[in-house]
Amino acid sequence: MQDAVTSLIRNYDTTGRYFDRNAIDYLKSYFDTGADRVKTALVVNSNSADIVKFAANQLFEAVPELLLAGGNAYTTRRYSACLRDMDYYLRYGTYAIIAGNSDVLNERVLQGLRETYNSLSVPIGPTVRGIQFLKEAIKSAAAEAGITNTSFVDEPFDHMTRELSEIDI
Ligand SMILES: CCC1=C(C)/C(=C/C2=NC(=C\c3[nH]c(/C=C4\NC(=O)[C@H](C)[C@H]4CC)c(C)c3CCC(=O)O)/C(CCC(=O)O)=C2C)NC1=O
Repeated sequence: MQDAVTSLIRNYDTTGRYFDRNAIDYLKSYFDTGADRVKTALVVNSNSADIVKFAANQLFEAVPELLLAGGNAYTTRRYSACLRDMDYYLRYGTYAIIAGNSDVLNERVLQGLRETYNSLSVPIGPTVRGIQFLKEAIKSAAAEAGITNTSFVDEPFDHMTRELSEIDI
């Protein structure tokens, strides 16, 4: 599993280089956002259930067929599985925010996920929308907690979106 620092070191060590200007700028921007990343993780921790519920409700409002007979989130079992998946995306997304790197997502979340979803007919498009609603919900909660620049929240959720949908967003 990689984070912002270990991935940089690995990259420079491979070619035997000292840290140059680019490396310093990259590290500086990671450390400058460090306190806000930690604060955001705390905000998520104390609001995780609400964030999942809020984002899921937005998804079901946008794609109401999911909950109707024939929809993939129809029946209590599948509805719960859907909310549980949203909770996974939130929790692992928070890990990636702290790491400043999406490697944890590749390793723990995305490996084989498309295939699993396809075999169970879990629709990718709505899942991706759910992930984007999670991202927006975190950003609002973080902004409410006084964090002015929440752009570091984007990367992990956009990464999951890209990898799942294999399209550019
Ligand atoms: C930590 C990494 C990890 C992930 C990501 C994960 C996802 C995951 N979601 C699953 C199922 C599922 N996922 C959904 C999700 C949805 N259905 C919808 O209509 C919505 C679009 C969406 C919610 C946003 C549903 C309904 C199922 C159950 C499908 C079924 O069994 O018919 C399954 C199949 C096994 C199971 O039901 O538990 C996996 C492995 N498991 C993991 O260990």
